[in-house]
Amino acid sequence: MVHHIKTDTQIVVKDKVKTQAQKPPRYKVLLLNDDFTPMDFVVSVLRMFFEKGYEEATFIMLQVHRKGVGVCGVYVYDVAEMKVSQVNEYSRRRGFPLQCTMEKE
Ligand code: TYC
Repeated sequence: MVHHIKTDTQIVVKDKVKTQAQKPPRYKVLLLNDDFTPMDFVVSVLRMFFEKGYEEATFIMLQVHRKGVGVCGVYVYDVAEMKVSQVNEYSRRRGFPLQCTMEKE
């Protein structure tokens, strides 16, 4: 399915009409806090699925833990959707309620 069908924009530059291609929208992939998922599991998810190093993964995990939500990365729709389903399936199979979701940037 195509999620963004945008017509290219026509702009006038120095009396000439130019076509400006439209950038696809981007989506923030978010992790939500819960009381049951272990901190080290969340850190490992951030490292495996979002290519974070140990320190950045720990920082994001603590931010989610304190604030309730945090951004793992920003992607085009199909990549964001794939990450969300992979993380949720991975967590469910290991018995943790960790919730991954996405929202338009
Ligand atoms: N709040 C969890 C705990 O205290 C840790 C946690 C952090 C869970 C981030 C989910 O997205 C999350 N064990």
